Amino acid sequence: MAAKPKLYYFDVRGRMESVRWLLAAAGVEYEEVLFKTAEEFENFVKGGKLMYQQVPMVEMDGMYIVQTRAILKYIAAKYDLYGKDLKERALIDMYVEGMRDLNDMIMFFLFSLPEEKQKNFNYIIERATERFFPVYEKALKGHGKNYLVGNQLSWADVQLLEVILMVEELKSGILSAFPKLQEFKARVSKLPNIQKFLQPGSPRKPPMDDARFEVSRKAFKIDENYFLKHMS
Ligand code: P9H
Repeated sequence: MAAKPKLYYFDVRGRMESVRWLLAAAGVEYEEVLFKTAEEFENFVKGGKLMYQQVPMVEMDGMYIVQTRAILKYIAAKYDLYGKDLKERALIDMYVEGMRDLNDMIMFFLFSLPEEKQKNFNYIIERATERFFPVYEKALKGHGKNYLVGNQLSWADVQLLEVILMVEELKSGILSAFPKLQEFKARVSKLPNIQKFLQPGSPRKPPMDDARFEVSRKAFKIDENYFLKHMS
């Protein structure tokens, strides 16, 4: 029996949350090492298991996998969530990279300067409703199937549900103009593995709160106007 994957990060969503979602969707149980302080993290770095002295890192199959995309691709391919051929894989990549752009905006929104919070909020909502959600609404409407690619669950569907729920935390009712996305959300949320992950007590992390924010900001040496530096 292979050892359970072990996820190394902080007790926040950050870049690790998509990994938690994907493993959960694959029905894979995992352990987590959650650093509580910057010092704890820095001590772990000294152990030399982090190729770039950064997290997320997932210890699985005898590897210390770092770089979020590399982790997600490995898991998607290993658990048959990455399409049946190169063309489906390319389409999944196109979808998940767009979702990552939106996800990053939401992730870094927390680090906005107070006087820019409203402007950054408006930017995220505009991008979600004008650039990203229309792509996925059109994809689902276009082929009339239940999933984004190949009519079976893939990494793209898992990532889409994650980002829909994150945007709704910012602005509820945002799916009102997207009926196919509403149906998609209802259907995918009921898949057994995902329904279990959405229950309280699962490894899913809550939205960032001030205490966790302070730990992250110190540990990751994030200055305040982080948002602008990173938004495409
Ligand atoms: N390319 C943390 C909380 C919320 C949002 C983002 C960071 C990047 C990948 C310590 N790791 C701010 O960017 C921190 C990466 C990985 C890599 C880290 C250091 C991030 C965050 C923590 N920082 O895709 O995996 O940026 O380890 O010394 O760099 S995650």
